[in-house]
Amino acid sequence: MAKSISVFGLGAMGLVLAEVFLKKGYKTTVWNRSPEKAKDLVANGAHLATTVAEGLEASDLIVVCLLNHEAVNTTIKQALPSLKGRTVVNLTNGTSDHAREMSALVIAQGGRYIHGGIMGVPPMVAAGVAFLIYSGPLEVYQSVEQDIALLGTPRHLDAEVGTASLYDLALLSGMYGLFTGFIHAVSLVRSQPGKDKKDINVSEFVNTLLVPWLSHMNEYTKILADQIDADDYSSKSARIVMQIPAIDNIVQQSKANGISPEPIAAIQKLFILANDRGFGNDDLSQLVNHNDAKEN
Ligand code: FVH
Repeated sequence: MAKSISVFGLGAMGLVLAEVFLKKGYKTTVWNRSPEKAKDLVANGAHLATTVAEGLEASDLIVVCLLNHEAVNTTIKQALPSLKGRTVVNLTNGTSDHAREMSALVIAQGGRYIHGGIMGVPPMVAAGVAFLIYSGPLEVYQSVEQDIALLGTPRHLDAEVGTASLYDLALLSGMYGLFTGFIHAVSLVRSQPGKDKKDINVSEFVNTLLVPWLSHMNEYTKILADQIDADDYSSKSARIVMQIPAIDNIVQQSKANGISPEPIAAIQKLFILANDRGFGNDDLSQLVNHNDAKEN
């Protein structure tokens, strides 16, 4: 296990990451573009690096958690030679190509690189209940596994360094899909003509109807996944042709009540495309075969 660590980025997430290592007794060096954010950490024993080079050279293990790829790129490029011999664990959200680009940059300087995705918000990381996904060479991952396990349950997905970003974005897409449905459902309920919005109890709707319903549908996604794995989309009870008019009704009701139909219109296109291609009798799992960027 590393005894010292450098944490780059002291935003909402980076602050918690640094706190975790500090509390576990690591000699913790922190760097942030706005150094004043390090005040409390420094009061608790962290060292504030005033330059990127100083931050990199302070530890063999470097954890990076900045806003985006561009921020990481401009930061790291301030001190490329200081990457030599360091293992960089980049937890910044980005695409697979971003991870590959950063990995190549670090390796070219004689460093080692792992990319990770944090599946949790800062309080979850602080409480040790988040999970994190990683990709990159297995031996590099294993050399830091005990250290990064302090941030949450780790899972190494693949040696290909871009994999964790792809899975991170896929999981976030699932989450944003849920939020999209939530916003649209609540908007519909609040759009009832003749009712004052403040008389609609959103919490009651969510707690007694939406959450129980979505909990069942959440389980149903496991059945859909089995259908996709088996390449067998046949359905007796939830055919695409049955769902198309129901979705059209959601679009019509949204328009009639002054609510944007766009969230539902996106998936409506896929249903129509799959039906037009002759798969109307299949379950909606069939839509994965029609989600190509060319047509949509
Ligand atoms: N917070 C969350 O719930 C999610 C959980 C899952 C993982 N994400 C990703 O983690 C990355 C950091 O997120 P964050 O919540 O810490 O973000 P902020 O609080 O906005 O802090 C951003 C940090 O990035 C620094 N920064 C921004 N631009 C630059 C730049 N051009 N050069 C150098 N540093 C930059 C910023 O510095 P400062 O504004 O304090 O000076 C913060 O340290 C992110 O990828 C999430 O998607 C979080």
